[in-house]
Amino acid sequence: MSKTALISGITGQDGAYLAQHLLSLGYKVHGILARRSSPTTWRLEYLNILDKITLEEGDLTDASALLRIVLNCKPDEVYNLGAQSFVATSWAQPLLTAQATGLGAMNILEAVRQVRPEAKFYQASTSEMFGGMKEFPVQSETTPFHPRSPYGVAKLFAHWTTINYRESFNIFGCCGILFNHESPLRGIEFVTRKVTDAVARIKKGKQKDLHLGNIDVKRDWGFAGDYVKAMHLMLQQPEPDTYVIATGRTTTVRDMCKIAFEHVGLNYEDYVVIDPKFYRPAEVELLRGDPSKANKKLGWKAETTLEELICMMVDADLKRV
Ligand code: NDP
Ligand code: GDR
Repeated sequence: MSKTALISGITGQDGAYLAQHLLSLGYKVHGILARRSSPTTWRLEYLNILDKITLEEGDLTDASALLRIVLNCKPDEVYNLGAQSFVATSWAQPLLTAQATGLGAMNILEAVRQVRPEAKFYQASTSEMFGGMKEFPVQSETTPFHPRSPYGVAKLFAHWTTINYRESFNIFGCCGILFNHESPLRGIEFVTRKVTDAVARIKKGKQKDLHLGNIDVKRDWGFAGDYVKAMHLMLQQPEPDTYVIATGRTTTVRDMCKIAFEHVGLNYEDYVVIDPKFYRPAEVELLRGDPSKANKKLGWKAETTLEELICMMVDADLKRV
């Protein structure tokens, strides 16, 4: 009998790759589709899987819709990837972020608890929860949290809610503390995709320069296609747990730009303009994850280097432009 998975955020970067991975493992895949005024299924079309999944209309802020969906599709595994996930937007829309990213997780956990308590649950936690922990140059499952944005605060609420439902109601709730992961399907507002899209446009004579904020911050970047495999592996373990998923290598935005521009034979210094408009009210300066626990217990390892990832993204954007 094939298993059934329910994914919130299925139209996002990770939702699309996770759906593709689960389909390849023989799962029946259902996804929650939020109502928007224009279609949002382009990533599912890009991966050629739109007709292989079942979309259920609902929203993480509507607990009644979530109850109906969980009751109808009777999932064996629920992946909560839906969120207002852009950190910069969380200062402009803090309440929406708290509702969707924070309370949304509790809404879907409540639906699971009330009508499908045997389902295994995955919460998309984030390295943004570590935020300002400068005294910990490498962050692991035991590093204290200090979120630096309304997004980080909302994610911390969702993270602890998942652990609390594990401890209070015996829900099989796992948290993946994922560090930044990117792909050709990354939203255009995130820095890697903003850079690779600009590189392609500049190369083809369609853009003159690239305006960025703080390029001295450091991030631990991996490939989304590798990271969704870890989400699935967490739910196949005998016990629910929390895992850091990262590459273990940290790189500045500046050096990431260098890789992207050099791939098409250009020098980033000739095009990048520092624009304070993109500075954040509070910055997370350094992220570097320690994936040892996931390496050991899940047998998971990042397979794609930053150079491979950025070149893959530039090549995809060159085709699109
Ligand atoms: P995206 O921003 O690409 O996707 C977010 C998804 O959530 C979209 O499908 C979006 O729908 C959906 N969504 C937003 N608000 C609601 C709502 N109110 N109700 C239902 N669905 C909603 O994010 P990623 O795929 O990059 O990330 C997946 C998850 O992992 C997110 O929770 C993110 O915060 C978290 N995360 C991501 C990391 C990364 O580096 N990518 C690292 C760590 C954690 P729509 O398309 O309609 O807008
Ligand atoms: P992040 O990703 O905030 O880490 O959150 P993002 O790519 O937006 O920023 C990374 C770093 O780059 C700096 N930066 C810029 N960022 C953007 N977007 N645009 C710019 O012009 C720019 N210039 C410099 C930022 O200040 C920041 O330090 C991502 C999201 O996917 C979250 O949902 C997820 O939880 C975390 O990764 C882990």
